[in-house]
Amino acid sequence: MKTPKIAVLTGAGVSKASGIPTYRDGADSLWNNHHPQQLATPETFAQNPKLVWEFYDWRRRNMAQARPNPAHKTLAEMEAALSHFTLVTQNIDGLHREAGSKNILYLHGDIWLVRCTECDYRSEDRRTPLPELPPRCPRCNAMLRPDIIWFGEALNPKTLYQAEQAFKKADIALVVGTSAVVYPAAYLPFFTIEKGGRVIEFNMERTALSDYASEVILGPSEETLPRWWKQFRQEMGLS
Ligand code: BV8
Ligand code: ZN
Repeated sequence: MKTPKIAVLTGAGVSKASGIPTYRDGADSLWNNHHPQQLATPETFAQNPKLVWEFYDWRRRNMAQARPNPAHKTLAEMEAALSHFTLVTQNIDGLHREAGSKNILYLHGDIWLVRCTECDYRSEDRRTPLPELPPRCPRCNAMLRPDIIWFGEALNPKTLYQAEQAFKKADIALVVGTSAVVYPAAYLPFFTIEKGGRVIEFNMERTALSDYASEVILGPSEETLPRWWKQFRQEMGLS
């Protein structure tokens, strides 16, 4: 039987069970009384690069301790089992890769990648903590920055195009662990709705997307997603 085309959008909720704080989940989303939204901007980085790097160095140390949970592992299994499957993530923690997902569209970048603010130097740097903040470019000695997309910065056009195509073609879109308030990521499921596809949301509570979703499955995605996949696989007669 031809399996449906599936596109998935994940957010911080999928990594919560791995011990990574989300952005908008009450007190544990704050960092030293700064809200991530204030720190994740080019303006704050220009004014106070050391503070912004202290924030990211703290998150890198937190993420270095984190391991994929059953939600990440289920998504890696789905990719291996389905012929048309695209994983799009807003997360920068690298846990989808660690869980075995191969083709991942990183909408907002990857916290383990750094790039130079002056020259075209880029590299993966997994050292935690970093030896000096802000870290310096080994080529031109200018400041390095995390290779991620801050608020007010444009997403990589090619990545965004590929993500939009996946949702435009999807028969089913799974939206997992996101408050669905940050654009343009939050718009992706609407491409599936426009083409008459189904949107299934996995979250602890209703979100800005819920009223438009075909189905809202409330509960922790580390439990609800594996359960959904088990039932879906049986319905599709997959192994
Ligand atoms: C851009 C990397 C333009 C950095 C991130 C006014 C209206 C509309 C839009 C805007 C506006 N003002 C500004 C904008 C644009 C802005 C935006 O959308 N702002 C929002 C806040 C209103 N967007 C941008 O700036 C984007 N760029 O628009 O550029 C442009 C165009 C051309 C040229 C120049 C400029 C860039 C946005 C990317 C920002 N970077 N991350 C970093 O991480 O430090 S965003 C960051 O927050 C994440 O990446 C993610 O995308 C986003 C949302 O977080 P979530 O993943 O949803 O997490 P959250 O905590 O919010 O929610 C967690 C959810 O999980 C909750 O629902 C919770 O219930 C649930 N949950 C918890 N536990 C579980 C669970 N669910 C299941 N199981 C569990 N166990
Ligand atoms: Zn440089």
